[in-house]
Amino acid sequence: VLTVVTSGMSSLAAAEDLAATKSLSDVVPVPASVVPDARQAFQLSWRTVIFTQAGSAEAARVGRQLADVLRPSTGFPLPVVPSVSAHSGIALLLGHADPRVGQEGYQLTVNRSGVVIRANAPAGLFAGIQTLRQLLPAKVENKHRQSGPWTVPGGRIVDFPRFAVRGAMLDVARHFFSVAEVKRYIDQLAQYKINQLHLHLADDQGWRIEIPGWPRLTSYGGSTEVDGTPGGFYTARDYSELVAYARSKYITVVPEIDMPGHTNAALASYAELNCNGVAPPLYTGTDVGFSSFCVDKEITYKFVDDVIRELARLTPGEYLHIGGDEAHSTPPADYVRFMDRVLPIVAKYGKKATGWHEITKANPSTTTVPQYWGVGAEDAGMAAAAAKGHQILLSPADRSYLDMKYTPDTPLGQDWASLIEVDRAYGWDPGKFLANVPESAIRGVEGPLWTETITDSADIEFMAFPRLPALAELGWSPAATHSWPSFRSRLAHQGARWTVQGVNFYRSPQIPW
Ligand code: TNX
Repeated sequence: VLTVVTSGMSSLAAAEDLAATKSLSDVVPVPASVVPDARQAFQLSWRTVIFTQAGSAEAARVGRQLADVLRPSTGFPLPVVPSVSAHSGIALLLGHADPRVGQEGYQLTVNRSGVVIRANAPAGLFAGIQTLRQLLPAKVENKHRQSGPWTVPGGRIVDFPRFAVRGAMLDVARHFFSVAEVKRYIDQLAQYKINQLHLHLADDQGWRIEIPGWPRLTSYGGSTEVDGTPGGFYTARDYSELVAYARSKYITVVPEIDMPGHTNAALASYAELNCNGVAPPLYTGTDVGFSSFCVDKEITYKFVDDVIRELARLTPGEYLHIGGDEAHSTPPADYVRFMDRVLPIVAKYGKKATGWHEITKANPSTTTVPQYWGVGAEDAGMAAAAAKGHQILLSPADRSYLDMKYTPDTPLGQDWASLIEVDRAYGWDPGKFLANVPESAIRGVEGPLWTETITDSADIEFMAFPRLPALAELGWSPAATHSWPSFRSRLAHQGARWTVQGVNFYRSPQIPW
């Protein structure tokens, strides 16, 4: 739907504007409900003010975040004013929103005099400003001043998420990523209404977070990474900085320490954690399944207690992830004994547990969220888990794994689960994916990015874009809006934004970029 702006413009300006103005539904993830009004449109100008809900420091902060995006490219002053006046502008208001929008949704109304975003909570205002960004021309993302016009198409959006969690996982263990690199990814995730960042903080190849009393975990266990290049780790301050940064974008960090397998870095750092008392060497290859904590040693549980206490202390989110996948070197009965001792430690420190789907082989309480990572809809016990009352997070490896190659020629990544082109990443319904698991038992979706072959931000972006926005749409938008032709064309327009932002995306031949 193209919008025609008539009032006070020369026909040339109107024609330019017609070309530049987007459709109100040209947004990823597509909003739940869009009613365009072709007679209306708002134009940003030198006089535009960003009004924010009086008395709300958080609404003001969201207003400043919007101004930070819009000022460099438009060159407009865009003052952020904590009150509402009759003047034209962009208003970010709390309360009296459509009841359907819940805590993360928003309504957005655009007419000649301005844009009003209304939400019940600041997270909804934040989601609304991400939509507003996408309703402006792609060049609005430029860090340098561009020429306008800056037109927002008219009409009304009511928008809210289908699932509670839209997540991304980054493996900082196989290759380490700096605080700056993770923040860059957080910025990208936030644009697509992702609300959870799962950090895979320890694996065979590296331990990436400081734990008081266990200094060799990081000084030695964090010293290297896959291929033997120098590793790294986050101090408690670094980690807290990431948590706060994510939180400012309404993204909750879920930290993972994988156990009892995937633990070579810890076992190499402390000989006493090994059943035979001998520390193995550091590992820089990419095999899985060869390491295990010593289930029969008390020191194992003292260690795990120290680790979980520190993660709980540093993490405001409700969940801690305790891994549990591919414990091929832990006998099944030992696995159950280990998890049944570790799960209560998570609860003791006031957190809920989440883990890879194997965790349901132990006896977790129903507040524990299994993360399904099977290939296709394989039987991993998820129907039984759902029947018991567990909520399940979906990360099917052949659909949502961001480390899978797109085609046989993709220079990065793996292919053990599937090749995943964009249509495959988009073409499934999380609410109907697992047999005998009703939509009500699905907590959401998460796109894991394992980093055996991924070394820097350019690599992260190449694998995540455009598949992560596809997953974000499956997690956010109503099933009835799913449409490959619509998604393809909306995604093509995101490509223009990524080009401006310097995001190194994969130019899939499936998309009319
Ligand atoms: C399997 S998926 C793993 C990871 C690897 C990944 C590579 C899962 C829970 N475990 O340890 O990095 O495959 O694709």
